[in-house]
Amino acid sequence: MKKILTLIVFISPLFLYSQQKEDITIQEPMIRLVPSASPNTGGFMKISNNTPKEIKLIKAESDFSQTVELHNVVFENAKMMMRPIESIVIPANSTVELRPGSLHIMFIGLKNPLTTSDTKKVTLTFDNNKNIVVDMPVKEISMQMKK
Ligand SMILES: [Cu+2]
Repeated sequence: MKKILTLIVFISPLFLYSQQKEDITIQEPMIRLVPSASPNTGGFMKISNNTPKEIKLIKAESDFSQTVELHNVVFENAKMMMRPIESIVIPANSTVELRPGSLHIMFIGLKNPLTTSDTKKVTLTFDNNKNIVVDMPVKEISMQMKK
């Protein structure tokens, strides 16, 4: 028992230190539950850049849809339209929220119907050559576009 305690005391400061040093952290990842007839869905999360330099999200990949794109929503001809974008910029020491009616990850061509017991692995690639694999649970998300 004494050995175990010593080990814990030794490891925990290192663990905390490494947690704080993460360049990019992801919070509240989720994929919108859609009716089984719907071929596409959106994914949302908060992405924090904990570095003093701008970082760009340049790619998202998954194997549960045919294609994955980064999207924004623009107001055009009095309509809300989704548009593919090259990247999502996360400014230095900032958090960007991907949310309904705004920036999001678009999963196009779902291979199987989604259920709320699913969690999908999504790989994010950033322009600093970092890859992060995010476990994204499928959730019911209201269509309401909050500001
Ligand atoms: Cu979209």
